[in-house]
Amino acid sequence: MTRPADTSLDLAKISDRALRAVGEKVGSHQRLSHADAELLFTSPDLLGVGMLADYANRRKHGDIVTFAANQHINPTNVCYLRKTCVFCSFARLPKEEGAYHYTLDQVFAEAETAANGLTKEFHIVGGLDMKAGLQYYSDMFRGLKARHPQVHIKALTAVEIAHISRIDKISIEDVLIALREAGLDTLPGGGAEVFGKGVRMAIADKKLAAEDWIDVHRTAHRLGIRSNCTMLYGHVESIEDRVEHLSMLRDLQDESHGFLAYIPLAYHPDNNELGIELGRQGTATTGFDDLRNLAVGRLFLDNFEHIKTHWIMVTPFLSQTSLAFGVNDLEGTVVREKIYHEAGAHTAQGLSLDEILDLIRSAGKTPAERDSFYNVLRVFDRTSTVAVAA
Ligand code: V47
Repeated sequence: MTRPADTSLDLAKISDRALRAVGEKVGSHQRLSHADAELLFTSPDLLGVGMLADYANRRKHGDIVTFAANQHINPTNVCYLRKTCVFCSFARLPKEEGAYHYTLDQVFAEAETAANGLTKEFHIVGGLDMKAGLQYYSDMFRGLKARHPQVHIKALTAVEIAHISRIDKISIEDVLIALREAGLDTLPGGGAEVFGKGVRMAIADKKLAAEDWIDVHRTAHRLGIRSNCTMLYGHVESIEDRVEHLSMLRDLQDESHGFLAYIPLAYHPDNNELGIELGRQGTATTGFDDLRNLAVGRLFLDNFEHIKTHWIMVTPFLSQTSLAFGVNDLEGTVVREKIYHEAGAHTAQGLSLDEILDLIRSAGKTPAERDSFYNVLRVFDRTSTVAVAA
């Protein structure tokens, strides 16, 4: 049974006066300014920030927390930006030890787990591999749809779309149209990192520029292809950089309404140049910052429906806690993940349905499985694994 959501907001519980003023805006549905967002990022009252985000979330979603049964596939780790994206532990040069490029048969073999009937989405991203162009991905998506017609394909970051456009010498729009014909359904949100020029130069020099990342998503949205967006936090960026980044996402959403979800990505410092340079091996982001990034996403991105926590990066326990900090969606069952595990994530490779249900239920929320467009497929009750509503 779902309970009616508690959507009251008691600002008297917030001790920080400046934060209370932001709370008044949240309570009266006013848009937050850049200065408000900076305050949310710096207020010592994390619980106050969380309370506001929880209120904003409950107003939209009650106590429902969604998840998707998805499977990550990373077809290639070969990437010509290997030397300049210094935060990445996944990429390899073509002849470097550990480099791989799946044949289509290898991709199809990995995707066979979806024959279980439970997987609803393939999440496919990889490196900027000169051998991974339009033909490779079109054949891959056609083959996957032929084998698993019911599975949604969320694939290729804006950076990969721009890479295909470059190597195949066709426009971004034509790449998107061709891939959609082959089976692409939505775009994931990666590759955004931090939009600010200074940060981009420091951590991802030569990667697609911020305006071009935005432009790929704008083009996709115009074509009716929905997408996600991310921000990679917890390295060299300032609070102002974070706010500028979120503001660019909010602006595009105002214009196109094409984003489905925002996912803050916690930087993992192991086995990459940036982590070594910062002396951060083994020292990931803090729980405080993880919760705060999710909560600020919920509050500042008032035109986004969904804020997703990626448990692979921040642990299932932190993700569970974030359900009281404005988050309404948990990254799904995943199956096998490479990008963060190369960078020091010690989390499991996947969670079972029962584990996900337990996490959500023991946070006092109601679990619901969703499809890739966030339509609820089934709502579970709070105590058993038997679905109670279709
Ligand atoms: O763009 C790379 C990040 C992203 C590291 O859309 C790292 O539903 C932390 O975008 N530490 C790719 N992060 C993954 C991604 C994503 C993940 C989950 C859900 C969705 C979605 C999208 O991974 C990259 C980059 O920002 N990344 N290296 C690292 N060392």
